Amino acid sequence: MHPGLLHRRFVTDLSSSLFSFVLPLLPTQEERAVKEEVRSLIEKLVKTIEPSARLLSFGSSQNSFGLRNSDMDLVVLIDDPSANLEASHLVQMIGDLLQRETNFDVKPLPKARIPILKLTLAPSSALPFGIACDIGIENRLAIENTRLLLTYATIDPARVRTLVLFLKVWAKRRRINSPYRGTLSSYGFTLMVLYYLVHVKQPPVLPNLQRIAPLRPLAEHEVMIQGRNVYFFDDTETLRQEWSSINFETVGELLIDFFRYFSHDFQFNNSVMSLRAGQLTKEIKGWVNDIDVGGLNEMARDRNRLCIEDPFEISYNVARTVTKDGLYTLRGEFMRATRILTQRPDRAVIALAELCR
Ligand code: 3AT
Ligand code: MG
Repeated sequence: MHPGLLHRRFVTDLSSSLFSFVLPLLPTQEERAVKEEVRSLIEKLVKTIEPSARLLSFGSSQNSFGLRNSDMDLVVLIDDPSANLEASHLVQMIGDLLQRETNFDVKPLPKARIPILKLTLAPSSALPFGIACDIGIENRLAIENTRLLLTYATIDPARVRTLVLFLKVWAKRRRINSPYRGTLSSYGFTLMVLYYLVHVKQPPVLPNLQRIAPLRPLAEHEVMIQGRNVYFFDDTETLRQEWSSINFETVGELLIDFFRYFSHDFQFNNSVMSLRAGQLTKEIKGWVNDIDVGGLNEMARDRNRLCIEDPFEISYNVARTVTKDGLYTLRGEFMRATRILTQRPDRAVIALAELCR
């Protein structure tokens, strides 16, 4: 068969294989129900400390990029402004309460830069992987960035969700999804995919939700929460009616090109990925790295090897955990993936298995 034809067949095969690959990795209805019960139980207990408190889920259980047995991200929001509770104090109090009233293994970290409470539940027959849960306090930006990611997924679920979910599985299996060990968080990988679909692909697969200004007075385009503008166009009904991408690439094509782009084209040394504003330079952001030989110490330099601007907290580099070695590993993985998907166009299921080995 002609090599071009062979490649076309591989790419078509790849798209359907990607759907079948991620489908069995999605959380079951039962898992969702158990987690909701846990949230609701903890919320009831927290309300005994502060009646105006609410406990909200955020992260992958809410942004549609959740995988089976992923951890729970919860946040306590206090609606009564007169409550005046310190986050560290609250973490300690909730920790003590949960220790007394539940079977969770409780670890409060009140002194951390961002005070949180870590909960774990040992595996059981109903929950063969147990539960791991982080509870933060008043992190309202996380609720907003969760909604932003969900809205992006809603625009084109077949392509966006499949790509993100596959890349998360791939990153976990290849062990490059460990912010504590110098690589990138799931949130970081998700922002990379969205950046690619909004700003790299031409024509774009997704619109820039933070820049769409439909028929509304300009003043409405600023919604401030905790000192940040968290505006984005979140009217999914209007989006469904008015936005349709003229990019018709399949999810298989997009995946191959994603790996190719981050293997060969993205300028890691001086570029910043900004979902909000497109490609920026490290210089403009003031996020210098090893190119800068000023008086910065090694730690400060290592913080900006890979740069991904948070959509709302724009002074914050989501990829600051990525070290020099971590970036080297990541780039090596992008190249390995490109090689597997372009040089061995045999059966797509085999290529995917090899990719995630
Ligand atoms: P998993 O399914 O748990 O792997 P996730 O989407 O829940 O993926 P994370 O656990 O990395 O992603 O993060 C959970 C949420 O916490 C995502 C985002 O709302 C917030 N978050 C995480 N890291 C950052 C960060 N560096 N800056 C701002 N928000 C963050
Ligand atoms: Mg999570």
